[in-house]
Amino acid sequence: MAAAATAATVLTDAQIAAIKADLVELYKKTPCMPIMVRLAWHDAGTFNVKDGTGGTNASIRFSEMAHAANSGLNIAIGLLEPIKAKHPEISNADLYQLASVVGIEFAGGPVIPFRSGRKDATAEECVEDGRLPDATKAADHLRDVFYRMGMNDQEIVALSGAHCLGAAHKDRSGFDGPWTEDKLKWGNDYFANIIAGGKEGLLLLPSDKALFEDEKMRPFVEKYAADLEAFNTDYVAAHTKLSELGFSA
Ligand code: TBV
Repeated sequence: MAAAATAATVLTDAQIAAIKADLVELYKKTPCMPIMVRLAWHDAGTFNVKDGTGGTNASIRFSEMAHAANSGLNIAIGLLEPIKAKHPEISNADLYQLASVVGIEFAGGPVIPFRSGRKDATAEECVEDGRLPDATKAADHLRDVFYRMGMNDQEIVALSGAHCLGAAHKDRSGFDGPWTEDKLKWGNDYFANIIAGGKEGLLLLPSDKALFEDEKMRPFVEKYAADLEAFNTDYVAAHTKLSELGFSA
């Protein structure tokens, strides 16, 4: 077993089931599923497909946490600490991704496959600020960021549907409010909100609007607004890819 020193921990199905049960208990007490989805995305979304840097490795718990895009995500890591302490066998990187997929399922969304074995980065492996998207910018910026990860236009639109969960917070991003009527329930109503050009009491960021204004992205917005099954199918594929950026088991 010469490789053991560097090998990542692959968990058994029983170990994953036990951690999943504790995440479900957390969500019943504290419905923090949305911030877990954001945590997992911001850990993975730093990936650069050209040089393999960044990606799903829990580097977000070090200097990256101070990047403006990650404001508030220390709350998510704090909420996961008791689970990490009880189950030290899971890597932080795996725990962030598992918390996200269990959160989506708990909110009534699709079941997203989960593979364990991500390795935790050291503090030295953090990436520079600026790799995550800026909510005030339009489609070209979204493309720059997502193409760098190896994602395409369809995957950008599908992943943006995760805004059916949660809200923006004035003290974190400066924006305020939820994107949909029930921020704790999974659905495709985020896309209806975009098509409507915004609705009373609901948030629509410049980057959300950009999806509908872009010729190539608009057809996916229309498709997902009309067809929840199609959204879920494409979402699962794109999220699985996102959750494994930089991870090869
Ligand atoms: C929160 C940013 C999942 N996303 C969120 C906030 C902002 C953005 C609010 C943070 C806060 O104040 O608490 C400002 N929205 C953007 C940006 C763009 C945008 C930067 C585009 C350029 N988001 C997302 C993906 C995923 C999410 C790929 C998951 C797969 N984000 C997400 C959730 C929440 C935010 C679930 O990015 C709610 C968190 C594709 C909470 O409730 O705490 C949209 C995209 O459009 C860029």
